[in-house]
Amino acid sequence: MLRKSLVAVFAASLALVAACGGSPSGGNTKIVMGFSQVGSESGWRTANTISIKKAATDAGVDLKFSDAQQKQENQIAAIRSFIQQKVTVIAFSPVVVSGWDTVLKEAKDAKIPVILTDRAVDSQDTTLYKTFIGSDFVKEGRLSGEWLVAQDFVKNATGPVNIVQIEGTVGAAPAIDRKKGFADAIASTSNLKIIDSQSGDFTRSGGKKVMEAFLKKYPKIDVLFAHNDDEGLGAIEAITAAGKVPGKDIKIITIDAVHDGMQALADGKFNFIAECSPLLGPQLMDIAKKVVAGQSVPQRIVTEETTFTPDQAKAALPTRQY
Ligand code: GYE
Repeated sequence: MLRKSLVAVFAASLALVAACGGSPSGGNTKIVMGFSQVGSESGWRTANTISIKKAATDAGVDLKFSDAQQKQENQIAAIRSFIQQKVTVIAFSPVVVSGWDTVLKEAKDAKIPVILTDRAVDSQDTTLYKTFIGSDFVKEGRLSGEWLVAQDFVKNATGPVNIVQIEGTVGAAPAIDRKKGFADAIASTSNLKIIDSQSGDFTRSGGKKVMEAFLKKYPKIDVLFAHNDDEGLGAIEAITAAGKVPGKDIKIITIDAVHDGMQALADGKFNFIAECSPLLGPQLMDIAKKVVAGQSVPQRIVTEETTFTPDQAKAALPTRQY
């Protein structure tokens, strides 16, 4: 009788362990992820933060989230604190590309795996992180430039087409790469001229300020290439205040395709957007689980994305998640 009930208790506890997804040896401890976010500079960043927090909850990952307010020193401090707390895995979106080797080495010495999300680092030693999940920023810049080259107003232009560029954060991977991709795509079209290029720090206020200065300085601006929607939205305010019509007098190309950007595109204030998806959360949690389980993961995971014209924006808006 006693033996029978002992067997029953044992069977029940096995069933419980199986239901919890654990193993009898107790090897399935909860993942604690330290995540250092860039800040809250843009609509993209807000959507990215929501995606990461939700995906962590869904995946049963205990997330320690830290906002660096666009400062590298805050990110380094956050990573050091994650190391001290002995988290299972560290993930972060590096605000700029350089200056990470020391802290990444500290994580490696503590045997805590690091995953890069969204933005890259320029470390030569690629063993300092397990993988980099994010977009192809050069491609986004190139697609933006290719759209411009194909436009009738460029093809039919009799004189120079003057372009101003509002860059992202100085030293950030998306700013460096988008600038390069765009420049490469327009290089062989001789009437396309970038007459000025300044950083708007990926913010609306930055975009507005830079555009105001451009408008004061240059009587003829035909095209604005802004490195994200928010800078473009800020620029719209400056252009309107200067008595010009955004999307008509000055054609506007941006990157991201967040809700407000898509609305501006649907309204004809923007002319083209190259998409950059912020929905990296589910993929990050997936990869983190693999990394923690000691499985091999690809060094680079590229996000799939598309581009939008005004008509495509109108069609996509009603079901857009962010
Ligand atoms: O395009 C911009 C944000 O790193 C891809 O950062 C991200 C960029 C995004 O501030 O809106």
